[in-house]
Amino acid sequence: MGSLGAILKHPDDLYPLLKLKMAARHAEKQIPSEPHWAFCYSMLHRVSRSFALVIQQLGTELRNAVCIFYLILRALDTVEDDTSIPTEVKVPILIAFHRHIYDRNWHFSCGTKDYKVLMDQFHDVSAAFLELGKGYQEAIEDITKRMGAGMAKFICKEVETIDDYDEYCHYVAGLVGLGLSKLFHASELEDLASDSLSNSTGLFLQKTNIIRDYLEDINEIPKSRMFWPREIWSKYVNKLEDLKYDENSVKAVQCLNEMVTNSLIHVDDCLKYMSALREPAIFRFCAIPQVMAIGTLAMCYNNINVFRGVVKMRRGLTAQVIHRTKTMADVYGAFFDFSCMLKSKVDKNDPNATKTLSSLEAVQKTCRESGALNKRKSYVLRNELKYNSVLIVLLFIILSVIFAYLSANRSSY
Ligand code: D61
Ligand code: MG
Repeated sequence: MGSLGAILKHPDDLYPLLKLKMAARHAEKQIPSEPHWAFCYSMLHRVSRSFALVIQQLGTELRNAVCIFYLILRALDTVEDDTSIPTEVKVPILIAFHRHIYDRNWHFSCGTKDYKVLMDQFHDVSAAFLELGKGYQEAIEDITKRMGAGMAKFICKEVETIDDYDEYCHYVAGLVGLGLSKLFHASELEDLASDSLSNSTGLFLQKTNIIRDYLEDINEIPKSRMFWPREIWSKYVNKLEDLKYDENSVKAVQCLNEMVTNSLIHVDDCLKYMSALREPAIFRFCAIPQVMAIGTLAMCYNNINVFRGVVKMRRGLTAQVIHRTKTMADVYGAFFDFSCMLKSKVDKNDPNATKTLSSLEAVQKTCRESGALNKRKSYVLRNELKYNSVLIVLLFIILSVIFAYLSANRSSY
């Protein structure tokens, strides 16, 4: 549906979308002049739309450290994700990557499109990395070393048990949470959060991605990417790829619902992590991806389209989340609303309905007890409002047409 259609259907998206466009334009103007930093920030915007804007609103020193942290791990992930690289070439690079970031002459070409540009011009990322404060460098190298080793382990190991699933998500996302907590602490803007809470923020984001990207990953050429744990999907089908076939759609949705239910385990830790943050820009940087994740999970739950195409939050709603996530009250409100949305889709006959409902009630209880739910705008329950505002927009357009018509005729008399 064209953007005008989407605006008419969701008039509340208009202002946040305009603000988002202005923020993106402003971010472009903030690109530093030194060539290697200019490359890093332009690359950040090209390889990560979702994180680039939230990184941009951080204070300068921390922004530079987080930007480089992102690009180094994205380069490491590009090596991991490139299924055309033979294992005997890939594994040593993943394990030694934490040393390569200090070497401005190191170079390994792989990946496609913008990811390939990042790899081919990685020397600019090393140059910028070497200009960061020692505290930031040590934190980034430590996480890069542990993530590389973890990725190498799972190159030859399948995600079988739920413990494997949590371990893999720890290596590729939990460690990002630990690293960010170290960078926030090194900037002396936040106390150092616990590893377990930091880890949960990464697991919640990564598990949401793994659920949403099922079809894209299973259809990856030349080799499928499989992260759903056998311990869960083997209860529904004989092979992971069988979930995408029509004849298995009932079992597929039941399996999907169990994966979503498993992700809800981390919500309480994520809310605790965010409620402990003090610096507003750091808070927004952490909270916006979390609200996006619970919104995406609410969309994926009980939704067969996960096995038919990519289920994505519409741009207008993304803009609203970015625009409206400023305080912990906004986060409690969002998690409460999207939990309601998810709850309204739970079918009593679903094998995991009881577990799903009890997890959701626990989330809603935490949000209610925050006392922040009363004075606020909600993300759902606004149909009647929506129609009134659509009517208002329509009325406005008709009036302006009549007015234009009348003023045109008057001048002709
Ligand atoms: C607060 C704020 C942001 C957080 C956080 C806490 C905790 C964890 C994360 C961000 C990481 C969330 C990862 C979720 C998206 N998944 C991926 O990008 C997968 O790659 C993982 C390995 C590379 C991680 C790169 C990364 C991502 C976000 C960052 C960051 C580094 C550094 C700073 C801030 C945010 C996924 O990649 C998909 C793709 O290739 O596009 C995969 O390969 O599984
Ligand atoms: Mg990867």
